[in-house]
Formats: sequence, structure tokens, C-alpha cells
Amino acid sequence: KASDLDSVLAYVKHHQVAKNVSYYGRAKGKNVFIIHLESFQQFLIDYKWDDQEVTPNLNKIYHANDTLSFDNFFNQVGQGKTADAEMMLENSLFGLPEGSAMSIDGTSNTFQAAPAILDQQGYTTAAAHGDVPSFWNRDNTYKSWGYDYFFSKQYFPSIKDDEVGYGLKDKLFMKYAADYVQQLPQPFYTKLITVTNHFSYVLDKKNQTIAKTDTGDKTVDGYVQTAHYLDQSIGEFMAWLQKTGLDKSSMVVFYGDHYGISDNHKKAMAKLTGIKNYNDFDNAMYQRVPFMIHMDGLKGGINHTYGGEIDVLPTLLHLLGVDTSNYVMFGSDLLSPQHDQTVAFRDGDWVTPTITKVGSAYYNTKTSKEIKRLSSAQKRLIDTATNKVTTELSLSDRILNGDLLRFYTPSGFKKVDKRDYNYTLKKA
Ligand code: GP9
Ligand code: MN
Repeated sequence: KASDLDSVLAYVKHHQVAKNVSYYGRAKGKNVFIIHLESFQQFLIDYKWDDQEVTPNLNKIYHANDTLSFDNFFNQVGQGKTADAEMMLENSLFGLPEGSAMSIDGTSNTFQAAPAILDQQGYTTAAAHGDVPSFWNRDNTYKSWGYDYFFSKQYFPSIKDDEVGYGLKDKLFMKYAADYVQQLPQPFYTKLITVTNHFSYVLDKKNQTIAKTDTGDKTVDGYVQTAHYLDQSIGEFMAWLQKTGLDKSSMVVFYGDHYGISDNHKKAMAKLTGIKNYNDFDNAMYQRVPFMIHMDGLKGGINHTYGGEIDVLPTLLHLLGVDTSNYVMFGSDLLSPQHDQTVAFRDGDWVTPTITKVGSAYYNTKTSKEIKRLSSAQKRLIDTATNKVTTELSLSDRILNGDLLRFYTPSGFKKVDKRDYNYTLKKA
């Protein structure tokens, strides 16, 4: 029912945060690249193995003066993994408690997603991915989100040994995708989804340029190798940006979609991280993934604000000078002085800068110690955080399950008509 939306709108209105005046509109009119770093955890940044930096190119971007890097940014995905990350990043809606929202609701629901919002600002929008278009129901979902173009595997040349794991190898993919992106009318908004650094981290011999780790866990030890390869593809992409001059007119955003090493591999993680009794709390802390915004002239630095994938869309839109107050979004601008630093996980656990909830236990986020006796101030914080997290998850679920956005069109927003989009490649 349309009235189901009332409580959602009331909640969202009540949780508006102030803009950061020194960042609002700083990227107005720029091209936007969203670079999806598959399964990439924050600990890989500055990580060394075999006397080498595993990801030298991303490290350089992370530390650059004109990159805004976040070191307390968490993935918040559930079973939908990549698809949940995409849902949060481009809609500021959570994935569902079970399954993938892109598969379940992507075809039929109404959305007010990043591509459609930026379409009103004169942007051309394109997503690219080196696998079949139907994976995670992208071919339908991207229409609902208003993507003008979706470059999937069928758009790219096919040569011998060009694939590993989930699709085109990243170096080839980034090159092919860039060729298309370069032809788009500007300004453009484009998302490039890498895949090579995906479980089970296999890579052909000639691309293995760093040794595997030696934890003895076969599903873990290739991780640095595929991450190293992904990093090289980023290095090549950055060189291309410079060569084309697009580095001067673009904002480049990098994010890790979710963990690469699941909590089934605690022993291996203990070896990789040097944490002796790597436990469930450590596992929660290692849900940190990169979030970096790189732009010529941007006032950068390492920002310690706590946040997650749900916060990306309002953050980016504010940088682009797009007002978000009429949109239904559950995240908030990471750069706002009023940003709420409670980070929700899909299972209802959460992290704040002081206390972290894992199952029925509470930990001091800074010291990693479990808090056995809660003070009344701590109890209040826990109540507030738990309340916020359960409310937002359930309101978000209500929107997706009830397709509630069909009852609401923000002022100035043009409803997406899926029939306007067609990604089928007509072979000449
Ligand atoms: C598949 C790729 C991987 O197209 O995006 O998805 P994931 O398994 O990470 O959810
Ligand atoms: Mn993924």
C-alpha cells in the first residue's frame, strides 16, 4: 500500500544530515568512474608479501594528496555479495536478509538509483562487467536503475585464454571497457566491475608475479596473487586516464565489495594478519574494505570516519553538488559533520568507533576486549545503535519487498521506464 511508505519517509526526513560546505559540489560536472575491486579487503593496502608490496598502485592512490581515503569503511553485504554491494552503492538501500535483491526485485521494482539521478544532471551512464549479462540479473536490474549502457562479455573481443574464474581477466577487461567509456558523451558516470580477484583466486602462470602465501590453506594462499594482478590492472588504467587527459576531468572512486577470506578461514587469517587468536570480533574488524575518492585538486588525506557501503551514494552525490534530501536513502554523507558512525551489518550486528556488537557479545572497538559488565552509558549506546540498525534494515526490507518506491517520485526526478533500455548487441 502507498501508506506503507509514510513511516519510511518520516524516518528518512528525520535523519537528514547537514552538508559539508567545503566538499559539497566540489566534483560538479566531473566524469565519475566507480571501480569495483572484487573481494578486496582493506588489509591488503600496504600489505607486504615476498618482500613486495602486494598492491603498489592502489597503495599509491591511497596515500596520494588528492585522494580522500577512508580507513574505517566496512562492507555490509549479505548473501547477495557483489549484488548487495551494488544495491547499496547505487541506491543506498540494503540487500535483503536472504538471497540477492538484484535477482529477486531487480526486474520488477521501481528504483531511484544513481544512474537515473545523474541522468537528470545530463550524465551518460554505463556499467561494464566481463561476464555474461544475466549474472546477478544485471541485465534487467540495470534497466530498472536507468543505465544507458551495459557492456558485458558479448561486447568484448574473445581471444584464447582471456578468461579465468568469473570472466575476462582484469587487465583485458579494464582495457576493453575503457575503449567504450572513452566514446561516451561527457559527463559520464561509469562503473567497472573487476572479477579476477574472486574466490578461489586462480590465475594463469604467466600472470603470477608474486608468490602465494604459505598459510597452507589452499583457498586463501592465492589471494595475494590475484590481488596483485588486479592492482596491476589498476596501474594500467591510471596510466590510460593520464594519457587521455580524463584524469583532469574525472572523479575516480574505488571500493572493495566484500571480504575475500570468509570466517571459515580464521587460522589462515591469523597467519596473514599476525593476530594470534583471530576471533569473531577480529572477523568483524576485517570486514573493512577500501573506499577512496581520487580527483585532481581534491583535498585528500586519510579520513577515520566510520561508515560503510550504504553511505556511498549520498557522499558522492553531495560531492557532485546533487541535493539528496528528497530521496529515500538509508546512508548518510561520510563527510557531513553529523554523519552517524554506526555501521550496520546485514545480520543485525554493528560497529561503532567505541563498541562493536558480534552476536550476543559486545567488544571495545579500540582495545578488542570483550565488555563483560556494561555501564549504563554503554547500555544506552547499545540500545540506540541496535534500534537504529534494526529500524533501518527493516524499513529497507519493507521498501524492497513492497516495491514502495513506485508510490513516490522525488521532485525533479523522472521515473525510469525500463522499455527505454536495450543492451542487446546487434552483430554487424
Ligand atoms: C560475478 C561477480 C561475482 O558476475 O560479480 O559475484 P560475487 O560472487 O562476488 O557475488
Ligand atoms: Mn563480489
